[in-house]
Amino acid sequence: MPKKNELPTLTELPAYQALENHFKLISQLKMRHLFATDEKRVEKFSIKNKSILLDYSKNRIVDETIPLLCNLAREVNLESWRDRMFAGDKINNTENRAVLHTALRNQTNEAVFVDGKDVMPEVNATLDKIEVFSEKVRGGIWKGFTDKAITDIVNIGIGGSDLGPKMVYHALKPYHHKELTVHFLSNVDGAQIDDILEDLDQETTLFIVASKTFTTQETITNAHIAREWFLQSGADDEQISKHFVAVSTNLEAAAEFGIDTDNVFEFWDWVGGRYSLWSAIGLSVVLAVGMENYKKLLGGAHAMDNHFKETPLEENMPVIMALLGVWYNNFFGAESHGILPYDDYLRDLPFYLQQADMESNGKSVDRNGKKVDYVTGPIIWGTSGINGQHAFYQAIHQGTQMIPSDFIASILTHNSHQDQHDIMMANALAQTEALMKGRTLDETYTDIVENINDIEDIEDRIHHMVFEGNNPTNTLLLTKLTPHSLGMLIALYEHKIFVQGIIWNLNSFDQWGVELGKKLAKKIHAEIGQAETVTGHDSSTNALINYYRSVVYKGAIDD
Ligand code: G6Q
Repeated sequence: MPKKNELPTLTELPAYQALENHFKLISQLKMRHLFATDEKRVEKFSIKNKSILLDYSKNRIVDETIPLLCNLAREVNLESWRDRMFAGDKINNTENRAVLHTALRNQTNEAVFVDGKDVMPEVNATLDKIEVFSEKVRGGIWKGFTDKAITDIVNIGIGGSDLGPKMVYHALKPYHHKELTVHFLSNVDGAQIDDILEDLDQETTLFIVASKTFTTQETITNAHIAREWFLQSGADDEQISKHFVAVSTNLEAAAEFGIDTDNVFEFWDWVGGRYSLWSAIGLSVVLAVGMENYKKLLGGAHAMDNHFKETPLEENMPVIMALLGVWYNNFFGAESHGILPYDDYLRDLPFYLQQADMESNGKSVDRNGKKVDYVTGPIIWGTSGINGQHAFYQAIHQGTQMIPSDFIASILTHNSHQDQHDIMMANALAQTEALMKGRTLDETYTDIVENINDIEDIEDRIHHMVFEGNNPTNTLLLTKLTPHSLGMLIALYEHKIFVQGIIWNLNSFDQWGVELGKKLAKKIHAEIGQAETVTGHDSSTNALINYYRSVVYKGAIDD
């Protein structure tokens, strides 16, 4: 029981306890049996929202499960939190900020207020500025210092200033401008900048320095190296403005770096880094696909925002996906969640969602600063589906951990290889079927006897070939991967993450773990350059720093 005047924690809520009882009743049920006894299962457990179909029937749920999970969502006041987010309340309590990436795609243009000020005029003004600039670059009107058109764009950014635009850029390949290539430079490892610059020409390259804070060491270091490289061409400082633009909330720091203020595209502190692809951080995407397509991406996200705002919880796509995740994490003890896109253009989606989800909900202290006594965000991982099948799917099928997974595919393809597409789709569908059904001992005998000649020692081997099944999956089918459906898909996951954060009573919008990382290395970096032996850390860290220095700066190389 909660102490007097203390709010109950998640596990003390009546809806949570009802779910615990429900879990005891149904956790052993087999999905193959549930399918066999209910013809309406798919109809009941799927949602179609414009160009996205979510089939969640292959989950370990019965008719009562979703209503019970929705009771939990209501008990934590999900709807009120959702409305507060859209209204611009400062729900990011540890940074005292509003959370308004939804305003960036608010195509109705209804006013959205932060501190009494409508943010829509500045959102629209930045979009207009991006449009004017991108049209110049795309049309070859924006010239480099030798009067040549731009052919290559390098987005220098990391984390939220890299993963979102990179994922969208690759996803929208069929919409790319044919004479412009975007490169993404994020790593401070000099190998990456060398690899990218090797094939580029200073006269035709445009750099976007994308950093919300404009203080991130990796990004600023890379930007300085890029500037040096540019100046090696014989161009002078004055000409930097033709080749460097910035995206930031910190206009002063961008100006200090030497970027013409006319070439700085602004966004605001109410846009979280990992939610920033809808802001000017999407500049590289606009340059590649044009403003018209970018607005369709925003439009898709806006459509999903409306669905999330207006649809009853029981039929609400992000809510259902979030609640299923809670069901597996908190009741079945699942620790990870697979993202498996069967669409090569979506190959970066798992990496993008890894950050979106784990940086948002990978937390163990609740909004009130209290340590939680329940499990929160899972490990998000995955890769392009077909490749994963030949790698780690073994563990999903027959390992000891439950790994709920999302299978994501596009029905219509952009390429002309329909046969290949059919093979890929057949694989995706076969996997979800196999994960659900498994293969019993009897079925295995039948399969094996039919398919192998030597059945002498089959008794020894047969158990390795049995699949328990009952592994949960969601299937998300996009009619086609377009800017609009991609916008919907990304916003779907953003809201899923939001809902889970509310259930777990987390602030999903801060990232103190990342902030720590930004600080830690600075001390060691300074020590690497000093002459004295380093002694100020634990013995392992001291020894590693000193060993590194002895090889790099004193030439102590072993064979
Ligand atoms: C995202 C995080 C983090 C951030 C990067 C880059 O939500 O805050 O991933 O995006 O650390 O930060 P800057 O954009 O400020 O360079």
